[in-house]
Amino acid sequence: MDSQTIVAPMTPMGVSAVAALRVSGASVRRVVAAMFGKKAVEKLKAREACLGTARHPETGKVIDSLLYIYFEAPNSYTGEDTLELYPHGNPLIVRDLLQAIRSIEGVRLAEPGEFTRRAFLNGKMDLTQAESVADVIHSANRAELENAHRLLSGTLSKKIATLAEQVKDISARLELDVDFAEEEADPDYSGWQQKFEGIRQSIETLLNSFRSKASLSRIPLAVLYGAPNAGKSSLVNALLGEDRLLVSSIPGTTRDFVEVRLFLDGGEIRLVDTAGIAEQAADELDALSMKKSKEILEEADLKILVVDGSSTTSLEECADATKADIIVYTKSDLQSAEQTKEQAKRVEGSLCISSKSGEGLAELKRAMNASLFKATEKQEDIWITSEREKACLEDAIAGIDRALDLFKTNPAVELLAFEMQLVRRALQSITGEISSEDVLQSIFAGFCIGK
Ligand SMILES: Nc1nc2c(ncn2[C@@H]2O[C@H](COP(=O)(O)OP(=O)(O)OP(=O)(O)O)[C@@H](O)[C@H]2O)c(=O)[nH]1
Ligand SMILES: [Mg+2]
Repeated sequence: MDSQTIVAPMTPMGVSAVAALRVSGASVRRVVAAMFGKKAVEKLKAREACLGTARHPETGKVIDSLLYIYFEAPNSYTGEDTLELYPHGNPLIVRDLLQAIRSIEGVRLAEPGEFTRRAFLNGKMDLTQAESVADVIHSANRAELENAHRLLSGTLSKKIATLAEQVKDISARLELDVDFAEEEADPDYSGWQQKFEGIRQSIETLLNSFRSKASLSRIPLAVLYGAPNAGKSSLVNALLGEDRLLVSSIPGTTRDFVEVRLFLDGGEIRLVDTAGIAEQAADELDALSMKKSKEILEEADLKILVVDGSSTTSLEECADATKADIIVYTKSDLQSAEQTKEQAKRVEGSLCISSKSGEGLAELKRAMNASLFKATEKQEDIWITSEREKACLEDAIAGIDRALDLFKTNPAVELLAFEMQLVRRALQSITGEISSEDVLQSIFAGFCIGK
């Protein structure tokens, strides 16, 4: 393995209360000496936070007063000596610290995912766990995050290990048969086919669980639409809890669609406010606005029809009511909304809300959440998200299928044993028991710097 010590920021380059940097490798204690002085190294205790003044090793110039923690190999994320530094979150300080640490001999900037790569190479985690680290960071909703945590804890690793063990057992018995093939007249294959099919079934279940990384980090889109003046922009403001969008009693206030981000229980969503859709466009600009509203509505995962509950417009008269997943009657605080409330009771999936008093907002958020995020899966459910793992499972199934095919022709035992060896290798590649430089390169290149 590369013997150089690596350094990288763990937090994005921006202003924050505190930033974090990580250093890993054999030169970590030298880094402490160079940045904080020889005495600091003498006092250094693993996993104990120290307050110190970091100085540039060459110029002696103060960089920052900060906390740092030393982790002694092998008890660290990477399995190597590691140092974490927590300076003030000023990008200038982070740059100076990085530059100073890199100037120490034997230290260089880490490549993307290099800390996790070292953790894998030092046996701290297997490949399925290493890949799930990226999922933990990028999961855009709670269900995906919980799955990523299950993968990180080794749930998939255990399943794969059990399967690989079963295949190994079969291989061992087949190989035994190969050894005795000359003595026995005809090997007895009854029951074997069933075993092969059982394993195939388990692998197929895992394979079918695949969900792409794109769905992992996808942020769902909810669109509010309806007649001008219905109260769409007011509703966005009320959901956000701040006066973000322009609201007025003049119909046609919103011209372009406006996107905001909203956190629901299940995760973050994109919420879009659109220009009101009237029966007839007043002018060319109005027509363009309405066209844009309709276009974004087509992309929506959740279509929320907003109806002015204080007017006597009946639901049947509302534009595109059939498209709606949720119908919201607004302005329930007004006396004139009483009649609509009665009507709403009869319409499935409809809610009465008031952006002024807040009535019905919590209920609306719950309905949006239920519709956009699936209920959390059972604790033991997992799904795979890695194309690489998927390809390995496909290789394993192809091997089993070839073996199953062989049964039809009363095969030589050697051929069956050979196929099962390939199946086992495909399974072992998933956890990284067998891996190549190319595979590692493609996995970790997709990580962020500092992870
Ligand atoms: N009393 C009351 N008035 C509301 C409520 N929601 C909106 N309004 C009023 O209704 C008018 C229209 O509100 P907007 O939020 O601008 O309506 P819109 O649907 O975005 O309108 P366009 O952008 O023109 O399509 C404003 O005068 C709001 O103050 C509510 O819950 N209660
Ligand atoms: Mg508006």
